[in-house]
Amino acid sequence: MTVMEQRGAYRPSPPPAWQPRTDPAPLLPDAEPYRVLGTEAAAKADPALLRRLYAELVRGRRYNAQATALTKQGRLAVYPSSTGQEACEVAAALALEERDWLFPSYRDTLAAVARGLDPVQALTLLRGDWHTGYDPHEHRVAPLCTPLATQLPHAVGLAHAARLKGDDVVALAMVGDGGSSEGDFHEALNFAAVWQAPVVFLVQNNGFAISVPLAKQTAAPSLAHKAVGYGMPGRLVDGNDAAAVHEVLRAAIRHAREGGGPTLIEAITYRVDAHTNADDATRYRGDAEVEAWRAHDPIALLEHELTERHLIDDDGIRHASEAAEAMAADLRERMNQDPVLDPMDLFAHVYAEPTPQLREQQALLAAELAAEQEGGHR
Ligand SMILES: Cc1ncc(C[n+]2csc(CCOP(=O)(O)OP(=O)(O)O)c2C)c(N)n1
Repeated sequence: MTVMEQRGAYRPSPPPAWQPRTDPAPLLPDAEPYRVLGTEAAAKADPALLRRLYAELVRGRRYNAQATALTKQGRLAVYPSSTGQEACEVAAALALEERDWLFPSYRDTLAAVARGLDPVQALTLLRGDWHTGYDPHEHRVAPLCTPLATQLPHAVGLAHAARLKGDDVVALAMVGDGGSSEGDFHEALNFAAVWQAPVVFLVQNNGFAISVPLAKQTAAPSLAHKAVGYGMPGRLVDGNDAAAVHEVLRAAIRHAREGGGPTLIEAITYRVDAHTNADDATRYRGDAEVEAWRAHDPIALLEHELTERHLIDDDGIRHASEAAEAMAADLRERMNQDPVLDPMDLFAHVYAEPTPQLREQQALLAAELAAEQEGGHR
């Protein structure tokens, strides 16, 4: 039959039936970020949890101030402060079970410390040392990740592997709003949704990626809306409301643990300090914006709730502040000691089998160090 004859025989017919593979409605985020503090939902929050969150928030803010001071004293190379974002940090750590894993970015030192990591070890990388500074397996905290969003596929891989092995483990991956534009973000969310991996993605939308505001980062209605395109639920939460962040994370972690697959949570918050000590935030944002966010401060919000409901008194507030001071004094003292480093360590863990070039460089450095030592003894 010729093409012309075929055309003549062709009878238009409707395509095979199509319908969405899942109902998108339940995946959509609510119109407003979820809040607990100052709402009726606060009455249902566990007082012991609120007090614990408060103590961690106060300690976290003091940690940020102390670490920033250490950069000025030359004891730390760089510090990305999370002041203003402490509720996300602390709630993330406390929402996980001990057996779960946290995959933090460079800004998430507080989450790592709230999970039990030694405050000094959490700063090892930022002090310019070559390694992570801690054993990730000890507290199930992956290395603080500087390349944007690379921690996300790592989290998915761990979570997926755990499920294949039958281990009851959920991974929580933290990322910034800027990180959501990376290819790794797309690949991680797509893979996690297709394989229903037990992983929760927490985007801290703190308004900026260094100097780039969210409006230049995405045209999506919200970052939480991106979840629908991957086929997972998207949730919006007030990132300065520690009780709300904890509740939303707990629900998503439970959902993942029960086999329900991943969730994308966008926490709306604000980076009150500059990007790092090396950044001048006055060049790209005004004081009025910062002041508006200071008025919605995570510590003040929770302290107000606790005092209004007589869940904490002046002694309790003083105790939290004294504990934070003691942590800061210890951090100061230990960070002021010169680290004992062996330059030869540079060659360890690079390759299982060092290359000839690396061996040559290793020998060269060893000789230089030996000569230097000899010179010193003379
Ligand atoms: C792959 C990659 N590209 C660029 C950078 C440089 N960089 C470091 S932080 C940053 C901004 C990230 O912003 P965001 O993800 O919103 O996180 P925030 O710093 O606000 O917590 C950029 C572009 C990097 N670290 N990694």
